[in-house]
Amino acid sequence: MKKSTSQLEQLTGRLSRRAMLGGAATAAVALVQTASGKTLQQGIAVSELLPDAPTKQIGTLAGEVGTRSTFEKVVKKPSDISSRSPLQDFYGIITPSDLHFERHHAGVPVIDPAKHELLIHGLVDKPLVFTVGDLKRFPSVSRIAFLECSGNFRSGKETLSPQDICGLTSQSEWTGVKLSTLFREVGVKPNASWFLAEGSDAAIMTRSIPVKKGWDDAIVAYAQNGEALRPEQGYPVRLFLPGWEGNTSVKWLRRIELSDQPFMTREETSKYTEPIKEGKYRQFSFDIDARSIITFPAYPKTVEKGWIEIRGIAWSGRGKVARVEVSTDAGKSWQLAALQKPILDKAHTAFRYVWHWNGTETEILSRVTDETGYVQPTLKQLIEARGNTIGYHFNPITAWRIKPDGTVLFKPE
Ligand SMILES: Nc1nc2c(c(=O)[nH]1)N[C@H]1C(S)=C(S)[C@@H](COP(=O)(O)O)O[C@H]1N2
Ligand SMILES: [Mo]
Repeated sequence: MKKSTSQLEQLTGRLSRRAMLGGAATAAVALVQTASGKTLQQGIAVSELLPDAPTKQIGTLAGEVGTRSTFEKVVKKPSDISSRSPLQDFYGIITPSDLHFERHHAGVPVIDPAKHELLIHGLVDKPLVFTVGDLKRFPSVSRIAFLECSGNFRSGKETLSPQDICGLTSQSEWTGVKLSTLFREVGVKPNASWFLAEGSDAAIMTRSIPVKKGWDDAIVAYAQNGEALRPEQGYPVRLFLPGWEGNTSVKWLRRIELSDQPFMTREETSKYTEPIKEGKYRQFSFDIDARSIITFPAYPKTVEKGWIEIRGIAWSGRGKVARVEVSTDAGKSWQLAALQKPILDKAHTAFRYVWHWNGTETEILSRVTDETGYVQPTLKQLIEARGNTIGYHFNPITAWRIKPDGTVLFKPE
């Protein structure tokens, strides 16, 4: 036994002495190796050997709501205006609701669903007010899709995690009524080409949306991952526009006004209009461009020489992920990563690539192509196309440097 200090090994020792004395454990004499190389006796569950063995006392009784294990320390990283999903700590593709990123322009309002109403008016045959109860009576739809803030990019130093770099994206199963169902109910006029979506928070957040998106796949959502929306996500109702920049998915939705032109609201003129090049700006850049990021190995985790399963997520606001390529030699060559089903439309999709690391310094990167043929650009390509203003809709390829000691660092370009 190399390290005699570990508690487990001491206990194993104690048990084998007992075995020699002819106790109940005498049958269990064969030795096995644990995955980490420790020698243990076969036929005895490790948990039995712990002084506070969970098998020795009745556990906590069933409760009204579940809780996360106290051993799990995953948290969002809040600033005043937003908090970020810990992408590096997730398994699979659904973001636990309490770890969904948050972005509020004036905090989270407290809204009594019994008092909340949604007004739909403007270029319609019959303006109507819907209570939350009314909305729930219509045929419902559910779909799994991501929601991403258009300002989802950080860079500038090596000690950034996936959460820091692009934690303003999360994925849920959203349930609600199709906006097209409500459009039919109020009789949207043929000349209506835009609608205003307005929230009932202190920001009175407003955005203009082309009516086409409303007919297409917009949802007035009242549920998320099987339960009512979280207050942070827009309780009791929000607009959800699959694949579009997060700010268009207006939370705490209280009003929709149909019009034949955009409303040019404060948010969309002052903020969500982005400088591109040579003094030009682009407006109504709704689609989220395809992006991927390796979430393991990634800072602050470290790695050991040998087999490593590279893991990450990829997504596109324009459709499905077609393929993800991974490079383990700083972008010289690229290999196809395996995509984990389900590969859904406008949804985070998990990828993996098994790699043998020989311990020399290298860089690992991922690059997604979506079903429209769009290929995730490098930061250099983005700056060439848009000018040197790192602003909204930045989705560059992310590189991680693996150092010989197993440290993993973000590589800012
Ligand atoms: N009413 C209202 N809706 C809003 C916002 C807001 O501040 N008020 N923020 C928007 C922005 S910028 C984003 S990115 C998303 C964030 O949604 P989430 O907090 O559910 O992640 O909501 C959008 N909808
Ligand atoms: Mo946002």
